[in-house]
Amino acid sequence: MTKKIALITGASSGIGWATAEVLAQQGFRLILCGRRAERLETLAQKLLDQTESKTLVFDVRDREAVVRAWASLPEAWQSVHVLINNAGNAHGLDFIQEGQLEDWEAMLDINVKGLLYVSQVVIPQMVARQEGHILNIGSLAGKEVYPKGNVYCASKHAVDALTQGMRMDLYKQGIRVSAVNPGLVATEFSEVRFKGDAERAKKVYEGYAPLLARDIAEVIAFVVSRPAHVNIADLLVLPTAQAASYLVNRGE
Ligand code: NDP
Ligand code: 8X3
Repeated sequence: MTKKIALITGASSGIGWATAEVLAQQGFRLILCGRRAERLETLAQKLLDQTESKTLVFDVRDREAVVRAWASLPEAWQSVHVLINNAGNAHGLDFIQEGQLEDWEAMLDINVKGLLYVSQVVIPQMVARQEGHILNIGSLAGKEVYPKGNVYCASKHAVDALTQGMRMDLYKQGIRVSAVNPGLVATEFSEVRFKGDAERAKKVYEGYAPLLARDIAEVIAFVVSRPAHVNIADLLVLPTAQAASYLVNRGE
């Protein structure tokens, strides 16, 4: 049987990278996307003894680049069974009155519009085949709002709304739409949020056991490996030490 194909955005780091590793073990062929070409190549090489991969280097904010990247795939690779919309980040953690316009634009352009641009090129072939699975990476920040989370939370609430809307629009086409919403996961996420301040980023994950990218990757792999009639629509996955965004048991 031909191996199924999964396209993962944000495969160059964190949750996306770990998801590629687990899906390779499950026998998927992979389309690995991100802006950092070298990392994607390293990952593809690492997985070579398990599966075949293609790498696509583009910025999800650039709609024309998304279209070009998709068009560059050989036709056989455009039968994508599973789309993991994972690329995204927080930029800044500021009161609304102190927020930076470029941070707001980055979060809305990447987390929301980028997800739409990628979905728009991938969905038509799923509709044509009447089969497919879209899995959006939301967040606890898409289920609740926290102080200074303003625009990041808004972007992830938008992902939550898009997941529900996509499911309503696509279920009659035989396409599953799911969301996995993590709490705190120790990745490069906080380094990006704090603009390279590694010390500040490290503190986010100190004093308790955060989720690891692999924990989320295993959940994603479970969701996409259910039988065709089963759609796990929405999952919230937290570290045991976290009960809400600002309720983290650091033993203090
Ligand atoms: P990382 O920073 O480790 O990974 C982010 C990934 O997104 C990278 O591969 C990056 O690739 C890609 N990305 C970012 N901006 C762009 C862009 N403009 N164009 C293309 N790709 C882009 O963070 P995580 O793995 O933690 O984040 C993955 C997802 O999980 C995000 O949607 C995030 O919001 C979500 N999430 C994370 C949580 C956490 O605590 N870590 C909790 C809840 C949700 P590159 O830089 O190469 O382009
Ligand atoms: C990422 C987790 O708590 O920083 O979505 O918003 S948090």
